[in-house]
Amino acid sequence: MSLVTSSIDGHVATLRMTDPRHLNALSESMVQGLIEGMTAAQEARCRVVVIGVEPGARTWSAGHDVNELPTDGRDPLTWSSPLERLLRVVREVPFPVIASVEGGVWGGACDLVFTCDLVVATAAATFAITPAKLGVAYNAAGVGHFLGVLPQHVVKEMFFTAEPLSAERALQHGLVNRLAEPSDTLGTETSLLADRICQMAPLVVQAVKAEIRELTDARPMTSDTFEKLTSVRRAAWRSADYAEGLAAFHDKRPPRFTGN
Ligand code: YXS
Repeated sequence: MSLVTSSIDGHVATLRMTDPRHLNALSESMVQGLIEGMTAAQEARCRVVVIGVEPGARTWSAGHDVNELPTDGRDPLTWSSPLERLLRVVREVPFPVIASVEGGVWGGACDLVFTCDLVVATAAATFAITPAKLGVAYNAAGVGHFLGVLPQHVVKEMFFTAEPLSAERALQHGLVNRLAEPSDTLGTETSLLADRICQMAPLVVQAVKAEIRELTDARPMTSDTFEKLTSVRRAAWRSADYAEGLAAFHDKRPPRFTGN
């Protein structure tokens, strides 16, 4: 059974993550459901896709499913990781993808929200980038996504403290496009934005999405730089701290990092 419910209304497809027991963690099956929903929307020639959750959810998504993170010395965030595949689909589908957010957004789920083209959020929504709390060596592509949306010091604060960013600050810095206040207007605010886009010339909207993607993607990196960053990441994902971060999460206790 899919962890995502899909519905299409006119030119708008809505994908709802429906795995509250796991706080909508981006497990392989959740990711598969989202990718299938976007593929179906493309086949139905939709003009906008909305990714949301059941109304009233406390957690939009708890991020990558921690139980699916490798513990055998492999890189936890490779090109073929389910989350990375999903992010590429969101970036490559021709139509705009709107993240309709209520509750907490954690870890890799922030990468999903940041990768979406537009964000509508309730005032109580929060965004926390938590790899440093878990000992996970985040990948350069993901860091690039965050730098494409937020100022460098805000990205550093989020990575270095793992503390949630409020929807208000997210709005100030342009991560959030529209704030739904009160929270029960989230669906309405999201629909207003989606319907407005659907009234525009779809081929122009699609061309501009592609142009912005290609223009902002242009972050040249020499192979030396790539190797250097990989070695820095490898030291982190092979460290005792990575094992400690995962153990602390499962033991529900604060991690004790030693820098080894
Ligand atoms: O103990 P049980 O079996 O009831 O399970 C608990 C949690 O273990 C589970 N759970 C998760 N399972 C897998 N992957 C997750 N990401 C995850 N998050 C939570 O859900 C059950 C209820 O969690 P609990 O008791 O903590 O609920 P809560 O209401 O007290 O707290 C909700 C959260 C979301 C604040 C809390 O669960 C939390 O902080 N979760 C971890 C959020 C996080 O750091 N996510 C990043 C995952 S790693 C990732 O996305 C990337 C690899 S990276 O690290 O690079 O960003």
